[in-house]
Amino acid sequence: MLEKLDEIRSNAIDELSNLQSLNELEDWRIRYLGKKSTLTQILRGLAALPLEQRKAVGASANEVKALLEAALGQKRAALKEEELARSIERGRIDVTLPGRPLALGRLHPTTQMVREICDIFISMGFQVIEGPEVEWDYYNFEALNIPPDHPARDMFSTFWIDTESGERPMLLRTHTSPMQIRVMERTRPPVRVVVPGKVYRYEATDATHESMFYQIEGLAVDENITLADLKGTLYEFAKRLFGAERRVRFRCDYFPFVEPGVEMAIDCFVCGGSGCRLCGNTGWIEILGAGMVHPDVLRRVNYDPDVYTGFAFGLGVERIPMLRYGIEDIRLFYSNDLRFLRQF
Ligand code: FA5
Repeated sequence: MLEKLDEIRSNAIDELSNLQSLNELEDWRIRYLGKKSTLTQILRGLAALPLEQRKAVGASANEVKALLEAALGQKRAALKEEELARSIERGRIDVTLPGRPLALGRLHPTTQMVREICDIFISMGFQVIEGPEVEWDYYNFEALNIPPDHPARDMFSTFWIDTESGERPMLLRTHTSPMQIRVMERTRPPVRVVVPGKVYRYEATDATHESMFYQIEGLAVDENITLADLKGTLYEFAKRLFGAERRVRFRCDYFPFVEPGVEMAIDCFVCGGSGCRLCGNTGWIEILGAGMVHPDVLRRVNYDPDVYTGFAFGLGVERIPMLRYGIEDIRLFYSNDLRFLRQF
């Protein structure tokens, strides 16, 4: 029996030194110290042994048990430590490494421009509002003095929307001017609003024309508003947006919903007015159409033109960053090329 105990001890200690994991250690514990282990059997059978043998075997069995338990404790602590060291190594963070850059989003150049322009008008007392892109023919054309057979419809090639026959014609708005009518229909003067938004034209695209682009409409109606107010407001706007050194020019233009109608141009950024490819050798770049609100338009929204007058303007948004940054093709704005968009 004593030999058996010796054998158990030396086998157990041998095996213990080869164990690599806590799971293996648990198997070892069950094998040598568990309820069904030989050692436990021996200890349980002590009572049945003759007294002489019982003393010697009992002492030796308890000694082996104590030894194995101590070895088990040490091995468990060592394995735990190794495992901890391994997990620290696996999850090690090198705090000296530079951080990974976070991909930051940014605003689209058109959005940035819309906000910059609106901020200028807000500071002059204008309110920003928005309106529908799907519009009735009435607001886009008729209420703006452009009846169905009017030649000015050719200025605005239109995307029409199929409607049931007999229903009012519907379209994608070709400019933001329909919002002049919508605003005046629901408010009384004084009116001072700017309306940014998308507009659509059914035309072949080229370097300066898109079929979807942004406009910002402006409208001011009150008593005693004159063409001088229009010029003063737009001069101030141009000075703030382009700098005091830019020259501004007004010339006659025609839009059925204003009288008189004007276009505003600034002297060319690139050639300073002497003529180049950008300005088509004219020295001037047109940035917006404007004019005094036509009395018929005022009448249509029940404003008395003998009491109230107003001015309106509409500018193409993309043209401005094109001028400012020398962008040669408007189609770059909406072709989702990140190499282009990331520059702004
Ligand atoms: C209008 O759309 C008028 N509603 C402007 C207006 C408002 C006049 C209020 C009077 C009173 P026009 O078609 O010229 O006008 O367009 C205005 C601006 O939009 C142009 O100066 C130009 O900058 C821009 N634009 C016009 N067509 C395109 C296009 N296809 N692509 C990009 N920008 C365009």
